[in-house]
Amino acid sequence: MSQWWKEQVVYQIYPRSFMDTNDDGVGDIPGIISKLDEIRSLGAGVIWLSPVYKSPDADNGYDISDYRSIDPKFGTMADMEMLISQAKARGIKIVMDLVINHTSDEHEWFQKSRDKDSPYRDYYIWRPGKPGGKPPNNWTGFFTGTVWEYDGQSGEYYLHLFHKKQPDLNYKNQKVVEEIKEIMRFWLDKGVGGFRCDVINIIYKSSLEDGKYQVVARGIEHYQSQEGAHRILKELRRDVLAHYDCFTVGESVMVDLDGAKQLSDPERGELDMVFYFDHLEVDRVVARYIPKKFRAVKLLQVLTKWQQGLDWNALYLENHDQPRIVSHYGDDGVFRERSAKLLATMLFTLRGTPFIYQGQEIGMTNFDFTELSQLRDVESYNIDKLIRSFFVPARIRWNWIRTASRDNARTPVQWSAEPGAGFTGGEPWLGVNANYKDINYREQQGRPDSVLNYYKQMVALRASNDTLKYGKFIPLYAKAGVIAYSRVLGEEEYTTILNFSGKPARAAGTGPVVASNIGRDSFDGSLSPWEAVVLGKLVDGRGKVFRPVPPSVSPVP
Ligand code: ISL
Ligand code: CA
Repeated sequence: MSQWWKEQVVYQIYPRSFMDTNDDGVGDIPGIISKLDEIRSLGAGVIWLSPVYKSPDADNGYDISDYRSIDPKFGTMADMEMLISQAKARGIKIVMDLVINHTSDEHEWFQKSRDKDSPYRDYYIWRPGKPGGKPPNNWTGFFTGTVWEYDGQSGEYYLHLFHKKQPDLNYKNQKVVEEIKEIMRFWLDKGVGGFRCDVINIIYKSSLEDGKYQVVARGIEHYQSQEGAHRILKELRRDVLAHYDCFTVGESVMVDLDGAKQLSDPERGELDMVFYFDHLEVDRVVARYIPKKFRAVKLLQVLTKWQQGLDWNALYLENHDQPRIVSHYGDDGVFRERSAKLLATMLFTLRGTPFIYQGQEIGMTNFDFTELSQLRDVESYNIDKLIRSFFVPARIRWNWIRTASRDNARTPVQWSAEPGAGFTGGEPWLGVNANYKDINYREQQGRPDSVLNYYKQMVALRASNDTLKYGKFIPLYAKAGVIAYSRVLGEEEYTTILNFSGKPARAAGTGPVVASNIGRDSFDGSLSPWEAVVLGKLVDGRGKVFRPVPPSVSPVP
């Protein structure tokens, strides 16, 4: 089947924060329909929709209580069908979020499984406790604390790697796999273009032995990328996905390069692409919360590893779990616009399918909350509790939460300078950033040098250029804040030079300017603060194309 998804740009929507049409403060499906023209004008051909299924919202929809119905706060199934067809009319496919590691505890399967004699008992992972009222093993979850919850009704514990309202399904039970196949067919038959598969590499628990000591996700060696998960992915592909023109991108937790290769190797027939986290953790110690210094040199190393290690990457800098990239790797102060464009330059000159998260295309920043009580995310509260138990002082705790909280990405999209940022006429479920008067879609639409218009240019540049889409990635140079790499296809070559710093720098590249975040039309080797430039074919004095080895771009002291 054709690999159309390699040609496309994906736009991720987190529905509750996207656009509210009935002023209840929660974004909805009619709101998405009302903005389809904006998404089309950006050049995206796919929308990945974070969950809109029925859910009690213990984890904002990632706890599903009915996979075949739409939660009333988002609209109706008719709205959903309308969205699929209205998107199709604009050449856009809708991709659903497939959250199948766990369901909500309010899902009827789980309700039935609380009865020991029910055929549904074995849909979940139930175990008796250890003597002395202790849970069945020592595992800890992603949201911290034990993964076991005691259920008085049947006198046993059930496993939940996330919130206690998100019980894990039992993938040793073939009936569960068959149920999932039916759910996938249900949505594919409605015309969706594929799935983003939530935490897909951890669905299969090989054993329930105690885990090695670590604070969060203790026990992960028993369920990360197990043979069972690979087998199930192959089966879902063979029995379901292969019969539709669709793609899958799987979120893969704590995966290394070899693991990601296995999950996305076309020969193996599992996933088409994987989301990994390495490139966003250059300035983090183990996962997201503990900061360390950002080094561009390290970023280039990580990019190189994945760009050269995988045949095809899922390229992303933001999603609903990550801080805003301009606040993270950029400068959300004086150089906000310029650094947001630099990050866009990087995103669209790497090899893979680019994903844009709502609001990224206007350079939205992290939230401006000043205390924990303004946050909604369950993870932030749990992390705060956990680090408090290690006696981390309040100021440092807040600093970590503030920079890494998932709510950074979840504040409402800033559409205009009107009250409620044009997102809602009511009280938003999560506070709007006060900077909406300066940073909003409408203002940027009308301004040629806006971040929004730069995104449009970069999407268009990639779309028209096979070298940027399919060329080989070659790292060229990294020093202090500057990195450079090129993309090569046949005789064609493009070089990207990025200055990740607020200081001027030099990099001796020559050649015609293909993209510039400061509106250059020629390049002489001097870089402004946060400057990004893409140069066309680099040609030497005799008209010969430089081979992409240093020093086609080299440091100038
Ligand atoms: O390990 C992590 C990142 O370094 C975790 O953030 C983990 O990958 C993440 O929490 C998994 O996310 C997905 O599944 C969760 C849900 O809360 C997230 O929103 C979703 O993206 C449980 O469904
Ligand atoms: Ca609404």
